[in-house]
Amino acid sequence: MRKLFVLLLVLAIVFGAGLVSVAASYSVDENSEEYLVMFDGPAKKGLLQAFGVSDEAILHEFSLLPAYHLELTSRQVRGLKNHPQIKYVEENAEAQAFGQTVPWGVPHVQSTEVHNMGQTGAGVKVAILDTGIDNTHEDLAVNVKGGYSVFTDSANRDPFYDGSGHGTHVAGTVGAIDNSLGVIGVAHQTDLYAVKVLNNDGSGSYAGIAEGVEWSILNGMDIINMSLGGSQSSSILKEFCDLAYSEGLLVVAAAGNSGNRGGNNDSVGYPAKYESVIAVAAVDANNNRASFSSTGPAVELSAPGVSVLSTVPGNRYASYNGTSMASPHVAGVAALIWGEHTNLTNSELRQLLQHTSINLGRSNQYGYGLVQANDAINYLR
Ligand SMILES: [Ca+2]
Ligand SMILES: [Ca+2]
Repeated sequence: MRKLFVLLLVLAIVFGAGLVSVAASYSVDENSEEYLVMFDGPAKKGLLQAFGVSDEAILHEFSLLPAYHLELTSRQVRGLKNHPQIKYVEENAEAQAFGQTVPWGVPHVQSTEVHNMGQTGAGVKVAILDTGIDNTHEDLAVNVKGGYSVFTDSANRDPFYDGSGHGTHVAGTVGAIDNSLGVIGVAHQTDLYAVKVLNNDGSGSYAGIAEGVEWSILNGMDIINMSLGGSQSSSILKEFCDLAYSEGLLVVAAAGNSGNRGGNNDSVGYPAKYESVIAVAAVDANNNRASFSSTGPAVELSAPGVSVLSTVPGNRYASYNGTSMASPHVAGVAALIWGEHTNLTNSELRQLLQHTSINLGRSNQYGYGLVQANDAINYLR
């Protein structure tokens, strides 16, 4: 992980107008801290020495401005602050640059371990059936390889316009880029496809979802992620999901956000409830089921779905909750496994996901449990 540290030079004006008070001696056992000191006028190293600043305490002498990075005792600080030739004495604040944040869910499903051994999901195609993906996003752009919209109206026909933010967030969890900014996805070099089946308000129809599934089959997708669903069943949508699965695609969907606090209702939505589709429940960082996460015998796997930080349109980032956020963790883990073990069939991959998950308890709430990318990959070694 790259960590850029920048020296934050906030030029707060600390004007010492007091008297010169050069004490004769300074105790050497006093705790010293790092400071930035700047002269008002030419730098005078001799003045620092007069305050008892040793050569070892001079950590850096700047050349463009009369400034020093020093280790100073509190008495030296007081003295320098009051000296008329010293313009600023500031604590050396350490600030992290606008670096990349690793969302908690990424290591939680063992993606970081997999990345460290060089597997990033490259070459695996993941269709994001959602509200579209902002393909100009700084943390997604090169990974978004194509797309399609089921809509024909001007507001919704562009798959790369995401007026909701939902699809862009889901896409970032699967495959945000590993760079020095924003976040990182579970499979940060996987190919993302924006299949817009939900409009800018986040709504769509089963016909649109079916069309998106069909597009995914026809266009050689490996994985379909559907962070969407409804409470009604549809024989035709089921047929399309079954067809995708029989054609070798892995089909992953959010279980739904209709769970109750007790976790005892049967509330998994469609298409997740279909046998050919993996229903994903949401857990928090402590592996507790999110109270909204739908429950029932169809729940198959669990993944992070609380306070999930990811990309949203306009080079922005946001934390969302939902099984919509859990499903793309599973899609991303599947992309990592398929990137490593390219000969696996979709049903073999699915069994591997089930078999290597961490059992979290009641199967109606957690299914087989929390997906684990590294354990799944190593299981076949
Ligand atoms: Ca990034
Ligand atoms: Ca299912």
